[in-house]
Amino acid sequence: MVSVEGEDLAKLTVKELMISSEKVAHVQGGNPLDHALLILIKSGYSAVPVLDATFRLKGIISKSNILDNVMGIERFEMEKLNDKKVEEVMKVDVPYLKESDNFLKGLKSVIDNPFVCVVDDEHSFTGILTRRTILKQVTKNIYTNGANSSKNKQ
Ligand code: 4BW
Repeated sequence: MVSVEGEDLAKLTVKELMISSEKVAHVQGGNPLDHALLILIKSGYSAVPVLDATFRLKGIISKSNILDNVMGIERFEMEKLNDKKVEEVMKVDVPYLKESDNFLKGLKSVIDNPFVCVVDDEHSFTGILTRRTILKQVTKNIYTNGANSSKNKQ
């Protein structure tokens, strides 16, 4: 059984699990859409955080956001990539975590989101918690618990 209560998972905080900001691809709200699309394609990610010049979290931009916004009636209007800015099309109402939040809060947050941004008290971006990291941690815990319960039976 996976136990968040009794085992090490309960003691983990978001800080211990997150990918720190310097390793996270991001764009700025004032960037044109073509720059954001370049970052998304080059990094291989489908969505990345949007920050302002002082590193505050502003939203998330995704490839599908961008494509939706350049789609005309009969064709993709690629000229819009240069005309529109990231802040005009990004998703703004995005969930976030604090570094001090516990594992369970992190786990719940990635049920409906592939990643969730982590911010400090000034809403400055400090990193992301990804679904992959959470699933890896749960898997590790299942194996550790399994090994421990086999030992206890011997
Ligand atoms: O470039 C990649 N390297 C690795 N190691 N895995 C990747 C890469 N691109 C995609 N993946 C895998 C990961 O398992 O595909 C999953 C979905 O990617 P996504 O959403 O749709 O681009 C990845 O799952 P994840 O690690 O749990 O990451 C969830 C989401 O978090 C990604 C992406 O939107 C964001 N993300 C992850 N690492 C990031 C990042 N955004 C910016 N910078 C990073 N370093």
